[in-house]
Formats: sequence, structure tokens, C-alpha cells
Amino acid sequence: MVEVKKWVAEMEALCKPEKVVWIDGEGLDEYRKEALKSGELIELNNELMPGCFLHRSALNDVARSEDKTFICTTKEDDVGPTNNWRAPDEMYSVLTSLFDGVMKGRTMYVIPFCMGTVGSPFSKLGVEITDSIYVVLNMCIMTRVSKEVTKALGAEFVKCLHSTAELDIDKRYICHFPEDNAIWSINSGYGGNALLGKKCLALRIASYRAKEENWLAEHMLILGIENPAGETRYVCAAFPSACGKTNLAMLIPPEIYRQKGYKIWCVGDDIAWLRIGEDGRLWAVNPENGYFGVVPGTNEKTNPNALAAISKDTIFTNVVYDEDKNTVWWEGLDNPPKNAINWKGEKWTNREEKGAHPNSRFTAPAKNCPILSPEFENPKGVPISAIIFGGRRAKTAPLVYQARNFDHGVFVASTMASETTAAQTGAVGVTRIDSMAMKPFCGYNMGDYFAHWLKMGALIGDKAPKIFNVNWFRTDEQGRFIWPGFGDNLRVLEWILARCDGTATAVESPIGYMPTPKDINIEGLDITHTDLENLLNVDSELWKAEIIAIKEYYETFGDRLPQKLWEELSNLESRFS
Ligand code: SAT
Ligand code: MN
Repeated sequence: MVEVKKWVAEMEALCKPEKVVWIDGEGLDEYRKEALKSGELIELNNELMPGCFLHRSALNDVARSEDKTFICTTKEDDVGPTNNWRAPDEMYSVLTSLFDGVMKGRTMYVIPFCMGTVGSPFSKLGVEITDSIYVVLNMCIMTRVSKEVTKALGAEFVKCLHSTAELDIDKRYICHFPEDNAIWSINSGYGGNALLGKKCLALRIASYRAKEENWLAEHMLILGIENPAGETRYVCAAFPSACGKTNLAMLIPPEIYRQKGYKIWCVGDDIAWLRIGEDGRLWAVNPENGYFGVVPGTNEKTNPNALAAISKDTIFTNVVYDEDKNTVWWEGLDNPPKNAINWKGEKWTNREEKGAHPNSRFTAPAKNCPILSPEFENPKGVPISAIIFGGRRAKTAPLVYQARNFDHGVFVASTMASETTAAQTGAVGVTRIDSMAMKPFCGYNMGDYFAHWLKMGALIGDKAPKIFNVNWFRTDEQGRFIWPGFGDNLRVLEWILARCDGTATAVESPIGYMPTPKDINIEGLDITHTDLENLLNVDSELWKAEIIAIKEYYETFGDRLPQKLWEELSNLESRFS
């Protein structure tokens, strides 16, 4: 605690707030009231949505700002081509002048928080300093904040400094100093830019630590699948932001599976920390304590569990406000409200325009999820049978395939591509390679990161999870999704788990092992075997173009790219020729 107090005093001297308030997760009503007074929050209908609030962000502050995100290490080479680099001294000097006096007349909140269960040797402690009540309230949902956490604080904690300042986009910086265990973020209040326990700590800083300590910090959901015999097996799955991780993590089995007795348990929807357990297998924990999910599209059909989770004690950001009911609404729900305010805070009259921002978000406590795994708090986590990678691809990637072995799986994951979404600022729908869905989140040179994955595979050996790639987003000639997705994705998971057990058949293709149409259960679905054939089709022309794009991408890593991956690429090329 001495170290924390010393750091807080230094930051107080820099930011010059009117007062300093320590947050221990209790008495939050006081802060909510303040936020209601300032207009930062709107209290929603307490009968229909108890404990729920609406927040509207600044118009230019609705997504992660990847171009304003920096990794600051002594050597530029250590961050690699996928990150923005700045020298620590240079960045500290820019930031110090921006933070100087930034909290004058404001309150400085100090939030000790824990990523992972308190007391577990695998958890990481952090302290976030912020001048935003919205951040305080979100952090109290997304991370563990309690007296116990404050008590546990010692010399080792991640120093997280944040200010919304003037929300000036030209002076926005989200900076990571992995060599100092520090994160400084200014001029944004948006989730991934401002809730520093999430992407900044649990992925960028944690991935850096994980490389040194032989574990993995990944952009993955964790899900338990209980079969009719009552056995639960766990999988992790990595998808880029806004590609349906929360929906997959909380899926409801299709009717025929429910009748047989299948159940799904949600351990996490966004981040996984994976370690080799005493039994030599890979075990995963979810370091978060809540969900920061995309709202539009969430409904009774797509994700009833998320809908239940956000029925109380939830903060909504940038959705539609229903003036008559004092509730919220978003695209994907029925019955748009008559009298409504859109996410920008204007009367929603032009209904051609979306009312909720496409990246509008809910912040809900994990304990609200009806299918929260009983293992959620287990400090050891859950053993992982399979790791699934996926993205949004209209054509190239088939519905599912299995990597030939772990190293090939690392190759597959390193080359996965996806169309960009509204979760990051910039153009939507542009295909980019997003290795392991970690492109925006890996805190060091991704060439080294691939080498670290290969090393982890060697350390785990034959107990390593099997690796798969999926694509729920393939479209037909009319641009319509062929695969129904959502709960029906369990049909693909069933094949994946059967492959892990060695009970499902597969055929070898140039890209890996694939099911034949008869291997995927489509009973009760409005899908034909021809559709499945289309979904599983591997178009060699598209893949040849893919190989060229991969080559260009790999070249950007120079000699930091493991030779093994060049070999995998050349093997793939020869399998297509
Ligand atoms: O970065 S956030 O955590 O705010 C959301 C996302 O892009 O995954
Ligand atoms: Mn995410």
C-alpha cells in the first residue's frame, strides 16, 4: 500500500484535482447520484429495468482509437509492425504536459481493482486513477473492486492513469509502458480506451508479461459445453471485436440439443488468460467480472441470456432512449418507440438513420448471466479441449476446419482475416489480417508473439488443445448469410468436440481437416446438404490470392517471423499447386 499511496500522491501533484476519492466498490449510489446531476447518466425506469442507466458519449468517442494507441518501449523493434511505437521518454513528456493540472476543479477517483479472482496467484492487480464517474461505475462492473482488493495491494500493481480531459480527439492518446507496468490514457471515455483493466491491462500489458512468464493472454471467450451424460468440456474462441463472441459465449442450444440434455456454461465472453496446469493441460480463466457487449442485434432470438443479463444493474452507452417508457431501445428489437432520442442525444425523427450507434454497448455484471459457469470464480480456471479462431469472411474461409497439428494451428491463427466492424474507428467491412484476433491488442512484436505460441505448443506437447477455424459469416450470391449462426453454432462445436475425442470423421483438404456435409448435424434446420457443401467449399483461386496476402503480411515482420511459419506457408502453397 505504501507504493500505491506514493504513486497516487505523485499523480495528484501532476493532475491537481480538487479532491481525491478512493473507490472500494461500496456506496456507489452516491456517485450515481452525482452522475445523474451532471447529466452523465440517465436513470431508467426502475420497475422495468431496475438499477439501469443510460450514458451518451461524445460524438467522436464511440469506439477504440487504434491510431491513437501506442506501445512505448525502449526499442522500436519490440513493438513490431502491428503496433504504433513511441519512445517512453518522448511520450511521458507529451503526456506529462497534457496531464498537468488536467483535473483542476474535478475529483480524482482512485480505483484499486483486480483482474481475476482476488487472492489467486494468477490474478493481476491494478489501480486506475480517473476523473470520470462513468469510468468508475463501469470499472466496478467489469473488474473486481472491493475492500479485499485494496487490502491485497502491494508493490506490484499496474499503474493506470486516465482523464477524459477535454475529449479532444487531436490530443487523444492511449499509451502503454510495458517496461514500467503503466498505462496512460487521455481524451477518451470509451470502453477500450478508458476502462484500462480491459484491453490495455488484460491484453496488451498482460500479453507482454505472459511472454516472459510462459502463459497466454488472449482475446477469447471461454465456454463450457455439457453433454447429455453431464460431462462438461471447455473451449476458447478468438474472434475480432463485434464478431459475435458474446453471442457464442452465451448460446442457447437448438431445440433438439436441449431435448437431448445439452447445456452451455459461459465462463467469459472477451478475454482469457491461459496457463499450463499441474496436469500438463492448458487451463483458462476469465480475468473480467462483467460484459461490455455490443447492444444492437441483441434480442430474444439472438441472445436471450444476454438480454436477461442486461435486464438489471446495467449501464447502456449510446442506445436509443424511449421518452414515454423511460427505457432504452436498439436496432434488432421490435416496436421502435414513438417518442425517442437517438444515441446523439437528438430527437429521433429520421428513422432512416439508425437510432443506436452500431458500437453501442452494455456493461453488465457477470453474475447477471443466467448460464454463468459454476467454475467462473475458480482461480485455476477450466481445462481447454479446443481453441477456435474465426472471423467475418464472406467467401474464403469455410464453415469449419481443423488445423493439422498445433504448429499448423498457430499458422492458421496467425493468418486469420476478418472484415472490420464498428468496434474500431475507421472504415467498416475492410478485410484485414487479424492474427489470433489480437492485432489491436498484442503488447509486443507479433513475430515474437507467434514464436511464443509455438513455444507454448512445444511446452504442452500432446496435451495441447486441438485448433480449429470457423466462419459463421459466409454469404451466398445475394449476399445473405448461408449459415444460421447463433444457437445453431453448437452443431459445429459438436463436430469440434467429437474431433477432440477422436470420434468424428474428417477429410483432408489443402487447408486442414474438414467435415463432410454429413458430419454436421442439420436436423431441424432449414439448410440443405448443397448449402453445407457450399459452406465447406474451399475455392483454390481465392486461397491462392490469400497466400499472396499472407506473404506480404509475413514480410512485414522481417526476421522476427518464426521460420516455422514460413515453412507452413510454403507447405500450404504446395498443397494448392
Ligand atoms: O475495446 S472494447 O473492449 O471497448 C470493445 C472491443 O472492441 O472489443
Ligand atoms: Mn473484445
